[in-house]
Amino acid sequence: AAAPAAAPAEFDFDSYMTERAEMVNRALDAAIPAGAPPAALHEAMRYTLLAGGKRVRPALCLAACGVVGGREEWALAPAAAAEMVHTMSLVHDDLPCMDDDDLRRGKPTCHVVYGEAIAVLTGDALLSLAFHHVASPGSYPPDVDPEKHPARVVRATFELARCIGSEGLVAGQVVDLANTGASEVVPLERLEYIHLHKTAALLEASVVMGAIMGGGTDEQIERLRKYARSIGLLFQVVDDILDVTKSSEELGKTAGKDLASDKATYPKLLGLEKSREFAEKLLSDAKEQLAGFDKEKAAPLLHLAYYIAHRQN
Ligand code: GRG
Repeated sequence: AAAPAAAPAEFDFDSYMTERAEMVNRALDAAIPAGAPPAALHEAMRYTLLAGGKRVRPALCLAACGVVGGREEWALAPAAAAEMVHTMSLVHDDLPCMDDDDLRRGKPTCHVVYGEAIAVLTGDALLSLAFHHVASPGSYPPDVDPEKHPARVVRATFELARCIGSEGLVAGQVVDLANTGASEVVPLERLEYIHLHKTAALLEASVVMGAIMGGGTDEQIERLRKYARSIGLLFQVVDDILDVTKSSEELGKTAGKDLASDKATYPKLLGLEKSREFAEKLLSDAKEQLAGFDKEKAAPLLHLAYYIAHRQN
């Protein structure tokens, strides 16, 4: 299949992402007390949270707030919270009892630097901080409507909890772990279940929280939810495709890595061609959900979808 349709040119996506990342990094930096006791815990939290990362989830949250007509500062607290949850999921995923990874975002993983116990607790503390941050009135600018604000915060909190819990992100991880090393071929429905839960669910929470904080209507929120689920799945399909294309490019180093490993992927189940077609369909589904919104306000979400479809790593 042809490469996914190119993004329209008139939007400076790189500057958009850089500015959002800076804004979120400042909020994250301010949210964790530097030097507060217990020092090792707060140091480990800052080490993992401020170690880089593309900040895609916060950008989605801010962009969703903007597309429904909100000021993005209204969604900065949920945007930061989404990154805290994402980071804690990576810290736990990297532990020896799960993926056992030594490197994350180009740096030694939390448990390598601080030990396993502190890494588990760093994840726990980041998860708590995420909810603390969303619910705390101090996380919001003073111009947020004091009448509507509490209802929006409660609704956003509900979405975050629902999307990441035992029927969301955690469920995806559990089903994924159960597959590891299994001799049977993983059916396509199960692969989709894993990706919709492990990856799409937090993208969904990020987008939906942004739309709620921005004052979106129920109909707008549901459209954006569908957008998020499409790009969430797209994220993984593209990841799987990159796994294959990269491993054949890096012949000799990691040749056939994906096809040889026991990990289920879209190219393995569908073939490369059909996987690319599926990615194309998910991108067009996501774009369709944006059709009813103001074009200029929808530009960041549109370009985030293109970015996820076209990224090279
Ligand atoms: C959420 C309560 C709770 C527990 C966590 C360990 C676990 C349960 C889940 C693991 C989930 C996991 C590792 C999902 C993969 C998500 C993913 C697509 C990561 C890569 O995201 P990028 O590319 O990474 O946005 P950066 O580093 O740029 O942020």
